[in-house]
Amino acid sequence: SPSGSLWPLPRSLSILPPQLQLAPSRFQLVHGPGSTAGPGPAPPLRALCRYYDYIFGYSQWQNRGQRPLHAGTELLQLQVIISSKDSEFVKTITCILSISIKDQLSVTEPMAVLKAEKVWGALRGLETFSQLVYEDDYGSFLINESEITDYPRFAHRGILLDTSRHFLPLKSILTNLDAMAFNKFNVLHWHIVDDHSFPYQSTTFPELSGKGSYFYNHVYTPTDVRLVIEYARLRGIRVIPEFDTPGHTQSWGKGQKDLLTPCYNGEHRSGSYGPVNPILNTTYHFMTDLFQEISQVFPDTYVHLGGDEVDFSCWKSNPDVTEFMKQQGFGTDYAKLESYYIEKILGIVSSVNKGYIVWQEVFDKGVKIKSDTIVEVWIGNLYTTELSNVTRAGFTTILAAPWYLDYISYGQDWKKYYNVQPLNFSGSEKQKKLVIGGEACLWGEFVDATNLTPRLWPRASAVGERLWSSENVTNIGDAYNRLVKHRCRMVRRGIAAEPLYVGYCDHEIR
Ligand code: CP6
Repeated sequence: SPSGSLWPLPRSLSILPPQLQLAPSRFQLVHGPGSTAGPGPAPPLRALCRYYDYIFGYSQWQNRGQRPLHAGTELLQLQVIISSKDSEFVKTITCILSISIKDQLSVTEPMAVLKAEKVWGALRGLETFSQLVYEDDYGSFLINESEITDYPRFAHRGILLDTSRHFLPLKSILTNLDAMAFNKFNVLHWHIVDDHSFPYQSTTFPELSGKGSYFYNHVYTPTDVRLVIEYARLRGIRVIPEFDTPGHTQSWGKGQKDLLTPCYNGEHRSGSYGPVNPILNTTYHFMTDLFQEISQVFPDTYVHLGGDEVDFSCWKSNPDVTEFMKQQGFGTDYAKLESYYIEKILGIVSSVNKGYIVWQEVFDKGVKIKSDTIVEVWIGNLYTTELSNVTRAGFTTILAAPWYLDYISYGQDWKKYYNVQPLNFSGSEKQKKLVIGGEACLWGEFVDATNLTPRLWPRASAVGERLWSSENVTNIGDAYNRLVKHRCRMVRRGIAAEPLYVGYCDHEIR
């Protein structure tokens, strides 16, 4: 197959027969003349070192590249040329990059050129270049003369990790970020806290993790968070934290008195607690201070505010809530109370200058949301109808429903994820443009550091190609052949990705 082990498949690709050799001792990854991102601690420079290792560092061969090279068949350089200075993350990473490997004036010194508008495109192009290099049976590194133009189909290509149901050590998160870069994902949706534990260490409210984490060292300190964000940035990945309220907040209650609604058994408090208490001013003062902090700790322009699966039974049991409902004229419609709460939270988050993503229930329940709110569609059945409804109302949307990777079954379920067509819903062209991408979700109920990587990879790779490559890249046989090799490459690079089916990897037998 001419596309070899490329994953995800580039937008346009021509791989020619002539082969060039790369000698590890001579080959250089360099900034080309005129590149705006010159030497310095910027992402491209470090990426050049990283990709040198990915290309050459995993060979078993001691004599690699020692075979005599024929004149005119050696590739000596990859020049990376970035045309526009871009020190900020952009919401939409639109970049056209072309990798052209052609003979320069001198036939003996051919050179590869990678042109990208932005740093982020150059990172993607380096990944592609590294995927084009292969080793022959004699241990020589080879690359075919090629012309590639590439850019993503969808701007938002995310992985959701849940660090509340189980604490994930930093190492697991960082390894996952490596794998995301290999698959051209660009968003880590960090579902950092939930009912079961609160590992985010807040400087404003240290008791939240002090009381709400599983254990005193099962926390993400400000330093840990900065490390994750920087490691991600160097790989062209944004980090969007989720602080899910008013439901999914049991662990918040341990370190923040009066935050949750006390539930009643008839006349008396039952001792258990429900969602965040929406009737107290203190709740909103707390949220203002917390989101003020979050807006400074996380540089991305978006935060995820959750808003899913709010259980009304505790609110219903509480006489003070009932009284408040009466005062506000909500009758017995608890969705109105939920809307009241969410609208206040959205106001707070807007006031700290962040955009927000919410789960679909917030839209479904008719909460007044600003027109630039992003609605994430997650409910499995009828997600196409939901996409129609959300986009008809003019909202930008992210699709997660078909990609719940915490669900496992016998066999090759990656094919099911691969076959999803995100835009197959009824709606106008304008509506389709509102789908900015998707997310593969790995909820943590049954996942910790022992099984995270193999559960996610290479199954999430199927989602990665669906979100990156052209709509017409659907040949499942070709995908299988490329993904088998891509998975072996991930294993070689230190990602414990599970096998697709029977067989072996070349690196096992060399
Ligand atoms: N946790 C949170 C979860 C889920 C959601 N939110 C979830 C619900 C149903 C399924 C999978 C995950 N575990 N906070 C829903 C977005 Cl099937």
